[in-house]
Amino acid sequence: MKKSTLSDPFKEARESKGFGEMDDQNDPVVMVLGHKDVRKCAHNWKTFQSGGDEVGRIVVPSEVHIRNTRQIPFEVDPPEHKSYRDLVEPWFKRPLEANYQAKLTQIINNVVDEALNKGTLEVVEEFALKLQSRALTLLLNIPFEESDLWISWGTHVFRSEDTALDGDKANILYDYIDAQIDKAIENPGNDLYSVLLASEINGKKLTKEEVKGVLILTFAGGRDTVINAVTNAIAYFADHPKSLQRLRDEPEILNTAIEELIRYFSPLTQMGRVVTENTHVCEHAIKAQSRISMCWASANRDERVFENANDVVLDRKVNPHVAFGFGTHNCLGATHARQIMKILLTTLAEKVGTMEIIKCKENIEDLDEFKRKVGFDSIHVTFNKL
Ligand code: EMZ
Repeated sequence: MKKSTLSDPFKEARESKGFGEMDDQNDPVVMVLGHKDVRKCAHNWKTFQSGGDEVGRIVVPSEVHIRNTRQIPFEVDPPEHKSYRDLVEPWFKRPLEANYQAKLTQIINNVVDEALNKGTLEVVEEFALKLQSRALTLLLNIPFEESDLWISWGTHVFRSEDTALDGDKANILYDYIDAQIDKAIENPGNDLYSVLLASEINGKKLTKEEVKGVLILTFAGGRDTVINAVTNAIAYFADHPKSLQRLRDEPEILNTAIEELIRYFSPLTQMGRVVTENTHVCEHAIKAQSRISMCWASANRDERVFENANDVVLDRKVNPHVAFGFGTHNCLGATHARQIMKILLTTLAEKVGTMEIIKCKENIEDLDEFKRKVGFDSIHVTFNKL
């Protein structure tokens, strides 16, 4: 098996019963596995709730013990959700602007040049984390230098090497955001903090806590997900030099190739919901106040929807993947993430001839019944110039 392969541990359960079960800190989760069921649950926000009193409970692993601030708009249900979403949406669509793309191209060019000059490097820390943090300065519209600090935090703001939930680490992020909010109050600029602080919903200014909620989501939600997507892309093209050549020969497939890689990688395995009433999923009874999750990674390998679901088909025509979620809460950062992938693939095709994986350590998520490889803890790769 190639090093870049991400297999589908959910197949058996998905095809035989449609769901799986895992224990998460003594708060069980029924994992919905089929594409159609996942979309149905994501659509039904009344029964499968994102808001509710227990902030952080929809995340798997649950963040109730390490977070009190509600992430916005992610942990708010309709109808309130819409006002928040409408407010932040235009800002998160800025990656479509030429000026933004030019700056992002420069950031990615530099990271790729650094790799080519170095020759061999560890891609998670020295490539993907750097790229993600530097790109985040554009999304927040703050000085580039700030990324040095974020890079020093490592790949996940809530997880550390020996624990899936690290409260001390999370506090570093919360304190940092609090301080940045205070700075923006004193000295407003054109950054996301200042823009949010100046915004109103229904004639009322956003509170500091609300601004913090948007910022925590921006920092946490787009961190390991982007890092996994970037790292997996490097591993994939290292293993498949012909695919990189194909991007050079047929640049018109770029957009479909990106969607296909994102489907295949599914950087976010699942997202939970709290059930508001006794109900059924896949003919399985679910009690009110318990949790389900929509397993995007499993839905994206559903053979009823994707032919040869375990293959990367770079020009796959119909690709209704749910890697960015589905429905009300579909990923706010998707525009930024897609631009990162687009510019990354273009730059690799332009500058890199071949890449060789020297050694790697897989990042395996332990979901009880299922063990899912979501990427790498570390991966050493040699980059060769074109
Ligand atoms: C949450 C989540 C959002 C969560 C798109 O996903 O990402 C996770 O990595 C965070 O831990 O808090 O932001």
